[in-house]
Amino acid sequence: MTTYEVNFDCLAGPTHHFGGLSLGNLASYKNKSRSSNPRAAALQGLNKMKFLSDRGFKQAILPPHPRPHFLSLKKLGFNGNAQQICEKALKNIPALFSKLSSSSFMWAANAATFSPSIDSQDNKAHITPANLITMFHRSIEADFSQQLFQQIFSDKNKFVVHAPLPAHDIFSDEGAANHNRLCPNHGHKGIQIFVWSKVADSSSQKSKIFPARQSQLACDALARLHLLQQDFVIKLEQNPFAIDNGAFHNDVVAVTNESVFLLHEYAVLDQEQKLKQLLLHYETTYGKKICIIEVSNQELPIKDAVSSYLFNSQLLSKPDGNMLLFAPTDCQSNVHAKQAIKNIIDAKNPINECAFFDVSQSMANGGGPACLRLRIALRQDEINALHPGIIFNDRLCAQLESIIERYYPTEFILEDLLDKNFLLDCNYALEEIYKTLDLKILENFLG
Ligand code: SUG
Repeated sequence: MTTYEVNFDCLAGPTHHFGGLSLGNLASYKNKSRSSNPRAAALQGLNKMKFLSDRGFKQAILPPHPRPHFLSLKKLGFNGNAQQICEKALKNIPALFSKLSSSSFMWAANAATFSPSIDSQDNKAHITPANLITMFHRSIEADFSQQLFQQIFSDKNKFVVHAPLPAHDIFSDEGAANHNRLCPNHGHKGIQIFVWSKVADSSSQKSKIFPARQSQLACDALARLHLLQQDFVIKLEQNPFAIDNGAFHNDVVAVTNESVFLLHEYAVLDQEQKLKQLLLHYETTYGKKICIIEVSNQELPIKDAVSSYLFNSQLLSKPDGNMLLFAPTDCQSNVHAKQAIKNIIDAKNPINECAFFDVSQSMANGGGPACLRLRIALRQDEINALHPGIIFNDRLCAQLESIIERYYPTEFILEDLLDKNFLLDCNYALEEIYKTLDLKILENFLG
């Protein structure tokens, strides 16, 4: 039976803003307090899904999480109705209130780590929501993601939805942003690559300026939970120099698709040696070669790799066996990135096309096209077993577009949350989106 890669993208929420919340994420810091456009953020995400779906790629959609995160606000001692809670929180804990109102759940690559059933020894697909504990504003996503995945992957004969790893520094996990898979094609058992940046807690990190977000202990636990065969698991250490230059996740400097591994020279530690081992491992496993495309620092200096997000492009297999590089428009305005893409297309490898796409509202917070999607490789019978409401199609797209246009603001500042009508609009938007996707929204998360 054919296996397809289904890209799950998440819609931005009505409180999308630039909080400067992520230390080590250069765009997030640079754009702190810049005025945001939640409507444009959601529409850019939706248009991206439509573009890829129109091109024949399989697409699914995840709904926004409710924000502000009233559950946390209540746990922190704020009570009353939604408006009163927001008033007290904005007055007493403005910085925390920004974190609890962030739309950071939109970067679906961080929502979970996914293993296709073919990789797992119980022949089920496994999904573990990421605990995201390094950044407080992201740590509040994990429980809600788990509940969403339980609704979407509810068929227990086919899917296993795990709980997030224990919420401690030693198990810090950022999901698929530090996870890659290599295989001759999506339906083949894959070699999973886990990229870690500290052995356990933060005292073991090598980066000197910025935090390392993925622990080796977390990677080990994920491989165990997903029942992966040991000789199909490879662990690589992220280059701390790249982290200190703004590659807070490995997907800022590397991407794989089937048998192609596109990466920057500084993506992993001891890269020359590790790539040699990987080549050999792949060839011994499959009797075929992988195609490694390593872009040198001379060709694309690390600072340009980070500002252009070339490696955060999506790499997608086309029916003719070639691949599409789906890159952010920022690569067009960076001379080095533009030239590096031309060189990739001109060279002998499966990537023969590049399409540029505007996801500027996401990019301004450090999220490129690949951050916005979670790759889920499924056989057709597994696709049929998914919650059907989340499968992307033109009708769904038009319905969501009209909800976004009705309720999402074109500008947002935290003070807007003091307005009763704005809070009502946020609730209506979410209620209608969930209804459209036929998903349950858990009442206790709403204000
Ligand atoms: O975790 N930005 C996100 C960006 C995540 C990108 N995802 C991947 N690389 N897969 C982060 O740093 C910034 C929010 C703010 O500053 O308002 C933020 O959370």
